[in-house]
Amino acid sequence: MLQFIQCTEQNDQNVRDELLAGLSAAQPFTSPKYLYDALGSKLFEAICELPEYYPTRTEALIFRSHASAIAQAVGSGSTLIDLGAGNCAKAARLFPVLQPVQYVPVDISVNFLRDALQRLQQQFPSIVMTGIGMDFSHELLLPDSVREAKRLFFYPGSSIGNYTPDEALLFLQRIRAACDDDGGLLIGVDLVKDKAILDAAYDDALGVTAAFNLNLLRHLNHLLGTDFDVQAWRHRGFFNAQESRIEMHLEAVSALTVRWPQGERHFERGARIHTENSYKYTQRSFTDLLEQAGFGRLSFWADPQQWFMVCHAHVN
Ligand code: AVI
Repeated sequence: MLQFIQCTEQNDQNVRDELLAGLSAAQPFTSPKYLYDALGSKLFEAICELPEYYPTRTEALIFRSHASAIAQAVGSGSTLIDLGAGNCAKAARLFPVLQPVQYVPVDISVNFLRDALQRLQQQFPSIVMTGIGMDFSHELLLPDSVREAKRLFFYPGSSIGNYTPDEALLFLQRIRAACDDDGGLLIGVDLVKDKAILDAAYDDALGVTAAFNLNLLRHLNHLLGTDFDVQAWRHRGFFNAQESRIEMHLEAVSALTVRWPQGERHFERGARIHTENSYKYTQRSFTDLLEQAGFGRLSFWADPQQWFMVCHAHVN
């Protein structure tokens, strides 16, 4: 059985208000979700193929190397809820291991899920598939057609790192609240490591991450009617060890003014727009976060270099 449900609608005025408030702030910033227009999503796929960007392949290695232990911790027959599912490929690779009864990919627009889910349903006809369009960064109210029993939330790729620790706690609490006593979470988390490795992963030699970051300006021009000139900005991506996070910024190459229909902003040479954080955790710091959110009975699997970990948590 295959079903698609659009739960939340994007409101264009809210998007504009949120973005203009960020651009007008003393320290200008934008939410990382605006990095993902159609081209941004393609550039992110390219980032995942880069030799410097270790998270994707390291997480895949962990899932391959520890498949049976993960299957044992998680148990079969779950309602697998895939947050930010995109092309559904990561979860689909785990179907033979996790043997879910229902698969529920969630993404901002249900249209992103249609093709992938139709293909998957043919491949796995016995799994009930329910595609959901929802901005789960704000709320997590699942429709009745999502089974309540054995909900397993799947949040791979270290996307949790794109929230601040406070936001991450709220997000984990929301997941906890959407689980019954038999629910759980399977999550990928990027770990603190040598600064040189982290810096390279977010400022690669080919400049793909730079293009991903700069493409935000084209997206803003489309959403807001701003007149950002991509060539007048440069990418900055580096590890801030004190905050335990990668920071991505766009930096003005020379003094310039950006205009939009209702306003403008001047940027001095070297002024920055903060476009993304990617927090890096230790097993200890992430355990604390999970426990505060109401999870327990934790299992962790990492690669031999301890660069990345996959974690399963039961509700407490
Ligand atoms: C999606 N997210 C987990 C990526 C990360 O590593 O924080 C986004 C990214 N930004 C630059 N490179 C990748």
